[in-house]
Amino acid sequence: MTRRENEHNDNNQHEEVANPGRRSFLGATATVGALGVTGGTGTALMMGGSGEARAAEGNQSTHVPLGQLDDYYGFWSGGHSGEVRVFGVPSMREIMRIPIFNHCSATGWGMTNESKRIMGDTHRFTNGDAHHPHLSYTDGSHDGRYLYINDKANSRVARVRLDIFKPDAMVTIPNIQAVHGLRLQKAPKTGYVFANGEFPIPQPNDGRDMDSPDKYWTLWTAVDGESMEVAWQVMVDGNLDNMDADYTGKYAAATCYNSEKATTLSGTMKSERDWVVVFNIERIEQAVKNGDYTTIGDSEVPVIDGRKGSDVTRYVPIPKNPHGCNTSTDGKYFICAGKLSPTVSMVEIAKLDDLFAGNLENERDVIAAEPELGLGPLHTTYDGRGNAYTTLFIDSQIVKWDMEKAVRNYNGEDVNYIIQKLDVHYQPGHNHATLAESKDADGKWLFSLNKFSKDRFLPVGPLHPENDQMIDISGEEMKLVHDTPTFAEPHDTVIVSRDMINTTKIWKRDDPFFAETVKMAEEDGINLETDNKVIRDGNKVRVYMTSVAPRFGLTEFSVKSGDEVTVVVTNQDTVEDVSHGFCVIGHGVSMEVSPQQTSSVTFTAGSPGVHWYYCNWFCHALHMEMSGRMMVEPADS
Ligand code: RUQ
Ligand code: CUA
Ligand code: CA
Repeated sequence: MTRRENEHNDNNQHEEVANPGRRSFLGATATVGALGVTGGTGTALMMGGSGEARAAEGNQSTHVPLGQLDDYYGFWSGGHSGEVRVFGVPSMREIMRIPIFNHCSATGWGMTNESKRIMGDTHRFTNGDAHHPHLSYTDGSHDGRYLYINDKANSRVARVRLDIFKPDAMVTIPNIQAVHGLRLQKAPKTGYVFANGEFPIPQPNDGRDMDSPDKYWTLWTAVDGESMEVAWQVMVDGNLDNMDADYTGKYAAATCYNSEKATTLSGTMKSERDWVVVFNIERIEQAVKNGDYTTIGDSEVPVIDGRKGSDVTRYVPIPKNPHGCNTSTDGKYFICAGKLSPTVSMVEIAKLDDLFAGNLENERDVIAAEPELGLGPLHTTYDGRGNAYTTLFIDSQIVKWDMEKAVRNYNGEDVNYIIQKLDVHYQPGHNHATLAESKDADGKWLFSLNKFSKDRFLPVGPLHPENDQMIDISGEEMKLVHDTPTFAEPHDTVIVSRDMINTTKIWKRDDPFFAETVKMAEEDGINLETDNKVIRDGNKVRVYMTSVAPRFGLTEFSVKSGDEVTVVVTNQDTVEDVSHGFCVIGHGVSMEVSPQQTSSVTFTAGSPGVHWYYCNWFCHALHMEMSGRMMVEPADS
């Protein structure tokens, strides 16, 4: 059998509608056969480390033949564009964008009532800075339920449902400014979503202590990944940059580049060593239980004191302005990149019990090795075969190195741990290998997320795209195989097997995503499946209509100038991919209404006259004709 089995087959549309989301992927997982020999990578090759399956070692093709599906989902953060992008790997076709912290003209994210409810009060922000996307876990493997991501710009954490590829929760973290590092508890499951508060501030930040940076503090936050409520916070010394959690659920570690607590650039570089702070999650939970906490300002979140000398943290000195912190997929090390030091520091997780028990002479005794790799190490990823790959921002290289040899070298043995250095183009930040944030790392593909592209693409003016380069790591040698320009600014990515994700192709009518809108309709006595009605309630008007390609249930409705109009559209189509839209000319509103979805948007009716509305998602041969008139009458005087 071949990948062709998984093609979308129009003749099977009825079957797919009856069984949304499952058929293709069941096909895929069953197809563990003679793949790979055709020159492509196949399902058999991504099952996590079975040696025999690697037919094309070191010689993988990025080519995915027409009509066939990719092996992996890649979730790319969108940096200060505020979104997430979904790529197919290895083809690097951009499949979808998921607006999260930004507003989206196409889907209406940030405009619709459904999205505003999720964004809460922060929907007034139209920007976000989405750095670190991470997928939920069960026992150290991705379980395909959720993606979590931080917004550095407005200190938020959001969750995306991976059945519908839409956010379903967003929370603003109190008492901090800028969530930077974000990671998840990997075991037994997620669990907590950990968020690093980057910039220290006065606590509470109400105008006090502004001129006394020594009284600024920041906090490490745990969000409950299920309820999306803030569970607790830990006050730390210095600041917090990146972090990761271990594979047991017991520890997490975060780098600090500003142990100096400086407010100037040169100030942050004064010390030769900053630190990685290690958090003992059990002890933190115990402190919360014991009531051993305070609260800050208006927030009711328990704040545990985790500053130096506390029971719940340890501060391990490492050089210098460290940045990335990535847990090796064998669960042994937190690997922290030195940035201003050519080294990475390997924190041995097995020694952390002793560190917290006070059995070590020196905090530095948990350092298993500190290999010298090159200039500007930022982030590290893994192939599941004992090798680590670290980006060197200043050298514009990826260095492949052997972790155990680095440890032996550190212990005095004369052994070379550097395997290869590969030039990338240019200035890499994060890197990420397939499945490398889970114990299932399969060592197939590596991405170098380069901050500069310079001369690699057709010039487009002063603003350049980034360049995400794809590297074949299935063999002994890293081989650069593909350049992908990306718009501002994928910081990070997570790449998982396609069979880990189960999507819904058609909305379920009882989906919580629009449940509030359904409730509102019920209160108005509306049957959303059939009714096309206008309900007036003072100067608030609710317009309910259905949509079936190629027409809206209402091709005309009347309101008064200045009315607060809520339009609710329910898409009655049950055919996959027949999404409608609703857009009113000159009113700044637009939204997506996919099959069986209810979407709503609220706006103020403009000046008296005819205002056309139309469907803006191409749905039918008569899509252009799918329109109607909003008749705006003069306001009562
Ligand atoms: S950071 S380039 Cu925001 Cu992940 Cu390191
Ligand atoms: Cu409905 Cu286009
Ligand atoms: Ca520093």
